[in-house]
Order: sequence, then structure tokens, then C-alpha cells
Amino acid sequence: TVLVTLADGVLQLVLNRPDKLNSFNEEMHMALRAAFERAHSDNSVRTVLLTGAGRGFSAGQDLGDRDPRKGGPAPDLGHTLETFYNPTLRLIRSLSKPVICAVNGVAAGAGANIAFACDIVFAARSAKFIQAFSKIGLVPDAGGSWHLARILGEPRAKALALTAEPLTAEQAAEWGLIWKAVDDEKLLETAHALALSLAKGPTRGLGLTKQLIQAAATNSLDQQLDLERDYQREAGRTKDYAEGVTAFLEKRPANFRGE
Ligand code: LHQ
Repeated sequence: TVLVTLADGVLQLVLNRPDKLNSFNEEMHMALRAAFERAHSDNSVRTVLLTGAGRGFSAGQDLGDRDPRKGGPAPDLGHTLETFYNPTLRLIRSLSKPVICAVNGVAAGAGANIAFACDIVFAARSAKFIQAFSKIGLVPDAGGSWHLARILGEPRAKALALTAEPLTAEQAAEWGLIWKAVDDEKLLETAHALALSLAKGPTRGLGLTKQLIQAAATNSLDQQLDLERDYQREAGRTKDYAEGVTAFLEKRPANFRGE
């Protein structure tokens, strides 16, 4: 359900249930989570690239899995979040390596919000983002209520979540929800080129940069200045920093090793 390949430091993850628009069943949840666990522990992974197979990125939770017409007690959706979505969201955000997302088509419900949790998001011009939750009586999850409110502010976050109106890739880029909208046929090569380039970068410095920017969400300026001091101290001790400065002085490209 998730195709995983590692080449040149890029761990590419392709959500692969195209006939169900890559909606999440338990198997796909576990596969995605295992892939991000590997990204944490495997030093040869220096960047992650997440995308979807077929015409959609992901339609969120597989609703066929929880058909109320089949009877039985109401499902505990909190348990679904605690067991499946939240660990994966935390793994994406805590991974000290860049996570690039290439949204190849519609991203609905938790599918949209997983994309927003990634570090650099490209979307095909034809892709749409839909906070589909309100259509079925649910609330935004997979970090969506946090990301939308933080990035867009309350007026736009509330309107998107309450109406479930589709947001185009262009508008998402204009509003700062994603990095760039790109022509459909250029999506994967654009995202992959950036992934390759970041995978050749000073991985520890890039990881600290990601964590630093995320920490700004909850820190005061004073706390953030302290954190910049601490992380810069750490970055300054890496071999890649020494290589970066040496390469600059020798007027040649740096050969970073992620150390
Ligand atoms: C699907 C799905 C789908 C199964 C398309 N499931 N089959 C929820 C509950 C529990 C715990 C906590 O978290 C969550 C989080 C959530 O993500 S809730 C939100 C769940 N997602 C949705 O409500 C979106 C439902 N899907 C749609 O509204 C549409 O499919 C969109 C707008 C995404 C795409 O529309 P179209 O391009 O017109 O495609 P389609 O509707 O024809 O879908 C294609 C096929 O994929 C179709 O199957 P079929 O056998 O008829 O060809 C759909 O049934 C299937 N599919 N989404 N979530």
C-alpha cells in the first residue's frame, strides 16, 4: 500500500491504493508509519519525498472501512487518531531531515492535512485541497486545525473547515499553505530534483533548521534567540560546516556527507 524506494539519499514514499484515491486503511497507515520510522533510524536516508499513485494524492480515511450500515457500536475515532494518524504526524514533524510532499491530485480530509505537515509541499496545478470533514460531521484532524489556523488565521481556516470548499493549488500557494503549484507534468521531476539536492546537503544543519523554525510556533523571541544559539553551536561542530567553509574558501562545490 506504500511503495518505498531509497536512492541517492532520497526515501521516496508513494501512497498506493489508487482505486480508492489512496485513502487510508490500517495497512496503509502502518506502512506509512514504518517508512517514517525508518527515515528516523536509517542514516542513509537524508530526505523523504512523499507522493501518491494515480490521479489523487489521498482522500483521507477510507470511509468504506467504517460503514455504519453494518451496525455494531459507534467506532472510537479518537482511538483511530491516537493509534494511526497522530504517531505519523509526530514522526513527520520530529524527523530532523527534510520531508518534501508532491501532491499529485486531490488531497481530502486527513490526506490534505498530512501534506500540510510536510516541510516543503509542491502541488500539481490540477490538485485540490478539501477539508472534507464537515461534510460527514467530523472535525479537522491530522494536525489540520493547527496548521490551518496558524498559517491562514481564523477567518480562512474556519471558512475552509466549515464549508469544505475545495482550495486550488494556486490559491494554497498564494495563501502560503504550500510552497509552489507546478504544472502537472512537471510535478514529480520538480519535487524529485529538490529532494536530490537536499539529500546532498548538510543534513544535520538542515534538520536543526527545520526544528528551529517549528519551535518558533510556541517560543517567545527570547526563547528562540537561546535556541538559535544552541542549535548554531551544534551545527558549528558538524563536519559538514567545516566542509562548507573550506569549500567556500577553496572556491569549489561543497561535498556534504550528512555528518
Ligand atoms: C474513497 C474515498 C474514501 C473510501 C474516494 N474512502 N473510498 C476520519 C475517520 C476516522 C478517524 C479519524 O480521521 C478521519 C479523517 C478523515 O480523513 S475524514 C475525511 C474522509 N474523506 C472524505 O470524506 C473524502 C471522501 N471523498 C470525496 O469526497 C471524493 O472522493 C473526492 C472529493 C476526494 C474526490 O472526488 P472524485 O474525484 O469525484 O472521485 P470519486 O469520489 O469518484 O472517488 C473515486 C473512487 O475512490 C470511488 O470509488 P469507486 O469504486 O466508486 O470508483 C470512491 O468511492 C473512492 N473513494 N474517497 N475516503
